[in-house]
Amino acid sequence: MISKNQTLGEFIIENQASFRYSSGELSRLINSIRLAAKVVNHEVNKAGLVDIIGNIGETNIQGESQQKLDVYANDKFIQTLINRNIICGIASEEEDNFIAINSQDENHQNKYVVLIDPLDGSSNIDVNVSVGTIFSVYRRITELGTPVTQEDFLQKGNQQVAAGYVIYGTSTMLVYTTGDGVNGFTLNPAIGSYYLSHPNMQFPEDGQIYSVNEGNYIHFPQGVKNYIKYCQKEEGNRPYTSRYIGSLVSDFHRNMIKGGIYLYPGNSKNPNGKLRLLYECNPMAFLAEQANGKASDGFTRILDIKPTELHQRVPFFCGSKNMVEKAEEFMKH
Ligand code: AHM
Ligand code: MG
Repeated sequence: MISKNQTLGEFIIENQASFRYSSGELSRLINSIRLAAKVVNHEVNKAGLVDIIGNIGETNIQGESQQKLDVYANDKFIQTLINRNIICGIASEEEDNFIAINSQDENHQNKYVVLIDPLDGSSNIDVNVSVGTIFSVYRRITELGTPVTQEDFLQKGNQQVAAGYVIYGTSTMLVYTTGDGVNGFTLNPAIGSYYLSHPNMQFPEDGQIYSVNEGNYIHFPQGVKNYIKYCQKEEGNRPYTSRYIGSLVSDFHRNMIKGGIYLYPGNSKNPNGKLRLLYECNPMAFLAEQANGKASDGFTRILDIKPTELHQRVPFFCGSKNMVEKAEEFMKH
């Protein structure tokens, strides 16, 4: 039962039984992410004060050196998940390799691995623009009680058990799915609790917003160029509006609420584009599909791509179903 003044804690407890492999482990995992997100949120909110209380690389009053926020967020999420002994492995956009956690211990029965982009769009922090954390959860496929291997992380996105993001915006929100729709929770900073503010989020089937870095236009594949021209054409409900923050979580979040498409295509310089399949595209694709949207690389469903490496990049077309399908049509010709 969804009621609007429910806190995230209450929601997790109430919905635990409906998780596919319910054992309380996934609930504890989401709980840890919610906690780490609060700590990171606090730090992100202070970013504008950095010149006043000390520069990055300088030593602060306590004698600790100040970290860049993306490194800080990375450490916080990893520490929280390791300390609470909930998962058996973690891979992060900020780390070259995955981290195996206590999995040499044969008594260690934790079954989930987490993949995380701790602070996506972090170059926006300097200019006070929203950034986000993106996470994705899988069940390990290797045997319990043995060290996790790369195989556990290189699973297709359609195997995700949970995925979500935190948006550090005008409000801080945690939006996630466990495969049963998408719900959004807004942090009340005065109390430190997240409240269910956006139950059952859905992409409108159609939209009028396109989000793409048009500065790269000259390097885009012809299909994308033609689609952009289509978006700009005066016909029916077009021209569409162009909105690009350059912060995937924020662009996605707006498009999910208002209806729109986000594109980061391949280009002649980087044929696979910029975004990472495991840390960015898979979790966003899972959320999109759970919210009645669609995500593809222009030709194939993102969630069906078999990853071959941890930091693999992939072209990304994601948003309102009809818009993504239209863009795919243009890619075919
Ligand atoms: P990051 O992981 O280095 O932060 O890069 C990912 C970000 C996305 O949030 C955003 O949509 C995209 O990069 C913007 O890239 P560009 O500046 O090339 O348009
Ligand atoms: Mg990123």
